[in-house]
Amino acid sequence: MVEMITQNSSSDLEQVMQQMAEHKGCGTSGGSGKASCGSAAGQGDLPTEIWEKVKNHPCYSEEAHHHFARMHVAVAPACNIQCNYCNRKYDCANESRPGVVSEKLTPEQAAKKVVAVASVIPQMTVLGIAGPGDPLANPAKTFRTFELIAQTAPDIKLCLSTNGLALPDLVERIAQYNIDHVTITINMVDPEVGAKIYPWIFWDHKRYTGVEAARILSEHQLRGLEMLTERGILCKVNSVMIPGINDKHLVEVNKAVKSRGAFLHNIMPLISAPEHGTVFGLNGQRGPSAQELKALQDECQGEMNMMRHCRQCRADAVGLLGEDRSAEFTTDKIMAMDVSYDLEARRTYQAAVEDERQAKVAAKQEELAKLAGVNSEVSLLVAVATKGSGLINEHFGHAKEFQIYELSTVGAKFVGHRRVDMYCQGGYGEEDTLETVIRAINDCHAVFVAKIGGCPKADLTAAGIEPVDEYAHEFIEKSALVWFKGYLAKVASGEITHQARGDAQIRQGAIISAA
Ligand code: CLF
Ligand code: SF4
Repeated sequence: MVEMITQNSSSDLEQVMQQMAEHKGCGTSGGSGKASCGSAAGQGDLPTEIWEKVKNHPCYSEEAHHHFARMHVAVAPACNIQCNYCNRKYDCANESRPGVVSEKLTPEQAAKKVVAVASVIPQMTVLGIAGPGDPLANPAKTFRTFELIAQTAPDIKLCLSTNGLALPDLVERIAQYNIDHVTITINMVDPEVGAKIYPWIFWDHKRYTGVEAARILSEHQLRGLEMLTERGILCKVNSVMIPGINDKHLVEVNKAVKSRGAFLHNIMPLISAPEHGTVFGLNGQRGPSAQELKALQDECQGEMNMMRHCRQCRADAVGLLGEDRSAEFTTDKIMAMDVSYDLEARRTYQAAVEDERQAKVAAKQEELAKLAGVNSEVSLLVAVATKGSGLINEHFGHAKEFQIYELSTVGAKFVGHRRVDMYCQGGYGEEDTLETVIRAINDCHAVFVAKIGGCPKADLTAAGIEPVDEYAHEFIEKSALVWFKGYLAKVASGEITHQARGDAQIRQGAIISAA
């Protein structure tokens, strides 16, 4: 049987909603002064009810995403709208990077896959349905999948992502199936803006176009959001930043969704490579630069929690957000696997992960205390090569992404990531690739790695990015703060002059499986 949701009493619910409304975001600029959503130090000022929902959800807590994994099952092929940044040959681009194709599953195959992944990756805590079309345009398959998973893997959080058109009609079922996390992609609250993003929607057996289509979509999205938050379901809003179309407007979207109780806002860059065959890709619509994206996220930070660690992952993604282990769990492989669901082993493993996480937080706090009293306006970005667990544990040449931290006397704040092609191919460094890596982290003053060869070290230094390998396998934030303290000391002594860096590029290509 499906575990039915236990509705909070109305007074409990009101209290939780009040606490959510009062939680003012986590930024250091204009926010509450915390470093990241859910607080890098743990629960922070989050109400316990909400902390329990986010503490091991890798998308709803930046801090959790270093330690806990999610998986998607691609059970929902159909879609009921058209977005100009989507080519329906590929996965839904609202919750995935354009240009990737996922292996579609039946609900029964999906349930088996979840058990298989949960056995191999015990830190996998969340199951999401995010495509390859819109989950709520495929309600029978979507809810059947959730039902089966609730039966076989009761400790796994259920998560859903939708364009929101069908949401008002299905909120009751979402609550009934105990789906605690819902993402709605909201790119506009003005239908005139929406008409430039959505050529049509299909609603109530009829196709609508232009401003009318965008108006209906927007009404459904906002009403659906209100209905979900009224029921205490945690909502994240995804928005695709499309320069010249909705970039300025997203500040208004941010206010609109905050006022309706959204917990988190995830502004993602438009990916519009011509080879993806989307309207925007073919008409030359560009995506934002790294600095443009960060500036908009910073502008919205004072209003509510901003997600900056989204990897725009595929509809069959498996693993930590920065990795893709989907190729290990193809249907053929899963059907051949003999798996059992060991709840106790999963709990034990997750408790060990929690200990490691607490050790990391304590190390960071200790280092931060040493910065207290240091007066400096200097703030800069650094890049980090990591395989997860909050450690500097990746070789420069093997990094498929770099995590970006902003350092200041307030602390080390995660502000994003930059996906890159691996520099080291078959044992040799690729000079062309190195140039693209440098462009991707060009706004950073230093790059922290577990190991790095002589050639890339020299090229990075020449480009003004300091390669730092002395903190191999140590905690990221603590190490970055130690290095930053040394940097400030050199600036103070006149040994170096602090200079701002330039902009950086966001990689346009699709995520390639890490197989
Ligand atoms: Fe999946 Fe989305 Fe749930 Fe996360 S993803 S349905 S909330 S479990 Fe996460 Fe992936 Fe970004 Fe989505 S990194 S694309 S935000
Ligand atoms: Fe594509 Fe998703 Fe938009 Fe549907 S909602 S058109 S699948 S991006």
